[in-house]
Amino acid sequence: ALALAMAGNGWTQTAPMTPDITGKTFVVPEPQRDFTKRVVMVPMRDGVKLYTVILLPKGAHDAPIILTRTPYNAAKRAERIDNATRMVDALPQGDTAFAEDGYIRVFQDIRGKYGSEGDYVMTRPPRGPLNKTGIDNSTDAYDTIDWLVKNIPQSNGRVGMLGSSYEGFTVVMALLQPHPALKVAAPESPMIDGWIGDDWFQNGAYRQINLGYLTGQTAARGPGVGMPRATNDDYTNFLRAGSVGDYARAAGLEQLPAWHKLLEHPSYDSYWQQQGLDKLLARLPAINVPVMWEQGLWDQEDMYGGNHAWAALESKDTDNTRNFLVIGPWRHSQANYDGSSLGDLKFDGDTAQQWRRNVLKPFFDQYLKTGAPIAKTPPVWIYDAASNRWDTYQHWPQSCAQGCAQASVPLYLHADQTLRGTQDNSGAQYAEYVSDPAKPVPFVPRPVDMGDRATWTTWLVRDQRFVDGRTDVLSYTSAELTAPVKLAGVPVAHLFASTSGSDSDWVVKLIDVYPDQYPDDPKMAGYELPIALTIFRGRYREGFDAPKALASDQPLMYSFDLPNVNHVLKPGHRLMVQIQSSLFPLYDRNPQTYVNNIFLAKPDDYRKATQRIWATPQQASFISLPVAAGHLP
Ligand code: PG9
Repeated sequence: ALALAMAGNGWTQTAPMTPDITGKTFVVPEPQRDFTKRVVMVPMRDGVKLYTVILLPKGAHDAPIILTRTPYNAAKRAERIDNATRMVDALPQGDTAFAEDGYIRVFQDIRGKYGSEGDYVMTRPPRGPLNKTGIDNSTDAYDTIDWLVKNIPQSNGRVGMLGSSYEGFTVVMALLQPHPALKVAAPESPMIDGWIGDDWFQNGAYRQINLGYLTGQTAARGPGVGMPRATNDDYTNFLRAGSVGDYARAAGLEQLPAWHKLLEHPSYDSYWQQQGLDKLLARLPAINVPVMWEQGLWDQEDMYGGNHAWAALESKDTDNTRNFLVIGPWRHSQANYDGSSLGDLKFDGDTAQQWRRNVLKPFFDQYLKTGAPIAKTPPVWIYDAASNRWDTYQHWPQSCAQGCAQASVPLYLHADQTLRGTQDNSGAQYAEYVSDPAKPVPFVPRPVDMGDRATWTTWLVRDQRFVDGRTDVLSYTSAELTAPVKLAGVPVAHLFASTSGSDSDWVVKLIDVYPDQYPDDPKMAGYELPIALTIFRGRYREGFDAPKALASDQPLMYSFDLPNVNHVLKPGHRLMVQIQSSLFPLYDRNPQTYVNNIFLAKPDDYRKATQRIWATPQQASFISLPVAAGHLP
């Protein structure tokens, strides 16, 4: 016997020499949970089974389902803390409002990742010319929803989908051919077009820091591997390597098909065009499922997707009831976390929670819960981080070149680096700088640690004084504003620019310069806050699918959009436009000599170039500003 009965009090005593390993299986007692968890391998039409975690509130009946399909480990997505006893603690922070209100929550590994069977293909292209397998993330979502509504008796047969970034991509894929039980969707910062502006490229410039994502995501079915770092400064690490191809080879990426697909498609060829989801959405005859697109104003990963997908559907939403746009003051995916601040910016409360509780939740309830009221969903809801308030609009943009409530206004780049509402007639011709690929402009102060989340998630709101004054950065400044000016729309850069090389990148930043004194928040005094920023690879001047060498020393016209802006420029502030030719090591260096594939540029191809931004009456460079109210100085 293991124990001896103790005389009198009913306790037992364990003999000192009792073996401590019994040989019997140890059973962890089930905690008292307010939910049950089912893990199921859900079969798809081709027999592949997908790992699916279902969290059911105890006592659920007639309950709606929210589904997220993920490449990021479904088991972990449904286990925020170990051994949670409350469903609200098991689920991600972004799910709280749903968890508190009886929703059934489902996470599923997409095929080929973590617990799911099948092959993994990075953001698997939709069925069509690139994918003849008959299977994509539309069919997998369809088959999953079909299974869920037939096999969860506690459900009311209605499903909503939400998720951010890659998980947002899987939501959009489900919308291309939705199951009838899919009643509502919220793609959050979705990856829509990986070449034009989401994740892999930005107007043709390659986001080389994403190489680590490839190893993390595709070196194994489970967690992959990180990048070795030779020094603590990724600026140095990338610069020493040479081209992106050299860096990738040294890091072992040639073993990964996902890298080869990038290497083989540096331009916007049919490979990219045929998987641009906004183009596929635009071809839908109607909006089948009410959808709320969410986007951050300072989304460092997917700045293009949400708002362009919304725009692709907007003409089909004639009565403003099925296509909604929300843009918060957020970094990538911040919508699902605390939204009280971003970098040095502080907002009026937790803006992310305000969205989730007051807008998203009632919208989902309306379509998913039996008897829920009609939500008063704003057609367009965008935060203004200068006024610190949400603006509700019927239409977006509020100001543009043609067809908006207000017409956009040109702001000219003068040769003396001033910004003015009128053209330069001083007789001076241009402002110039020398761009040296051996000394590219850093995108954050060095040392650059790409693994540091705080650096990465806030870089788009960083004070730009750290480059203002470099000889390879032009900083054009306006007079001080004497009255507020509201910007609400998409600024468009119209540059007449020349390079002494035969290829070139152009970085344009629109900056709100705070007053010299700012007693309300002294660290913001003189702050140069980027409110819209982008990079354009010059070879694509005549078309993203038609790279061409640039004629050296010729002023050539470059026109390209910056991201959305909804911002009041306040009295005492000034506007600034910075122009430079690199943002390193975030984007790969343009060698400034035209080569077929920049991924494979050779050391000799990287050459200094003299860059000029022209300001003559015939070649007047300007930014077209979406002024919705007020007058520029
Ligand atoms: N931005 C990430 C990503 C999406 C799609 C492809 C590759 C990366 C993400 O946050 O999921």
